[in-house]
Amino acid sequence: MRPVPVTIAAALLVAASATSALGVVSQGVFRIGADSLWARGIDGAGQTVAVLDQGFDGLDQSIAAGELPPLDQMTVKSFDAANGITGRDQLEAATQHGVRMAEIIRDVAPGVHLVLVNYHSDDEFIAATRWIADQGIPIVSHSNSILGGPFDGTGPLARAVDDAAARGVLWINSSGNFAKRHWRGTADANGVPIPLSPQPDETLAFGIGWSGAGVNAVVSVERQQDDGSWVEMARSDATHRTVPITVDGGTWRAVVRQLAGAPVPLDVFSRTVSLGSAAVADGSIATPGDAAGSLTVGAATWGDLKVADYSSRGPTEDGRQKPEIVGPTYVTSNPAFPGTGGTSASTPHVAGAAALVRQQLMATGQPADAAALRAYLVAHARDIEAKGVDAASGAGMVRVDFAPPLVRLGVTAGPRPVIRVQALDDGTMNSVTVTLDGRQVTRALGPFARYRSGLLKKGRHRIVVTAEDSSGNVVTSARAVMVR
Ligand SMILES: [Ca+2]
Ligand SMILES: [Ca+2]
Repeated sequence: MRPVPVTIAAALLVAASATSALGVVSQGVFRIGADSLWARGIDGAGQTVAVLDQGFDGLDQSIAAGELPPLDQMTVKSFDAANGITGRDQLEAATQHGVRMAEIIRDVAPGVHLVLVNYHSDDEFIAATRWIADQGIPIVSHSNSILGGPFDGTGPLARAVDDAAARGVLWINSSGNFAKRHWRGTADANGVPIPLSPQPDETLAFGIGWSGAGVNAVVSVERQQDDGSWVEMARSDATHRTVPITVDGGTWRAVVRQLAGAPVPLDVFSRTVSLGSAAVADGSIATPGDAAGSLTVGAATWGDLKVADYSSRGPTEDGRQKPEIVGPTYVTSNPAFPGTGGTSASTPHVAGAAALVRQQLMATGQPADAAALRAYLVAHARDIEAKGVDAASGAGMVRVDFAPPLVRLGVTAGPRPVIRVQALDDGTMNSVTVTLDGRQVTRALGPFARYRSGLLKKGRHRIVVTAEDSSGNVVTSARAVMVR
């Protein structure tokens, strides 16, 4: 069993205590400091966020469980002509994905008005983006990637996102989970094979893209025959995607071929299976997360703040930095679905944070347009892994609490002092550490620490208390004590 990160116990304690009216609250809420804004009366009230997804199956169950508000307190709009708001995912399966995303936004910003919007085809996606902009909805959370290129911000979906952004929408998009399911390289008409190791009944689906005019390239899915030869089972079409193929055993590979134009780097994405040792993490941002108008979100696990190994890495096909930011993932927002993961889960945390920030900025008369919100979120992100802005985490973990805790320190007199610490914070406390004469004597999760010293020598001794809240704001407080 993996060791439990030290912060889990503290945050879960708070999560459990804060669940009465809201159902179960994502651990990410406390990690980004959303509860510090709740304490100041900012919960997203008066704000509207659209959750754009392919499907909202299971919506009634979520509402019945208290994880989403009653239907008459939300807006529902479907652009999926065949399946309605229930929808279908890319592989034509029923999906509750949108419900999980909406639940996370509601956890972060419980006062928000949620607009649930779904689509299936590319054209429906574009229609949905226009409708969202027409409605004047200021914030969109879209946790999905389309695998037909280009991935340089010029594809039709990326342009639709840019249009919405130009009309004042803060478009928040997942970067994708493709760090291990992306390949980049050059290929000629003879083709470059990528070995695959699918399980029986697994589905194979690929997309390809490139940047540059006059180029044509395809990705094929091939199955090996008994005589060792390969047969093409699917080939990317005008959408630059292959139709999904269900594996029935046997040996499979993908083959990349450039058929026309000067040689250019080609980006290939796999919807389902890992590309193993052929995978290239760099440039694994799919579309429309590649759009300049998108605030693109990678994933870091909320407990240890490490960028997930699958989280898509920048840059874009044309060399722009993405993602801009990461959000917490592997969270539980609905106890029936523990451990919701991927950049999917991280994205609605950022959308919820944007709603809180927008309410706060509006309340204090500051600019709260999409550009201002975007700049605010990026500027206040918490650098993680001490890398500055990088291709995995962007500016770092989204955060809305920047205020360090206040420390109350009490020390009794005498040669065996008792040290008592209480840390005060609007948000959730992570830990309190006490050192005595340079040696750590206690470290406690949460806001309280107590330490009874052994017999101290006569003279001057130094106590240093370090307190850290869940968003990583740290305060250090020192006190000298004299033993006579
Ligand atoms: Ca919840
Ligand atoms: Ca704080």
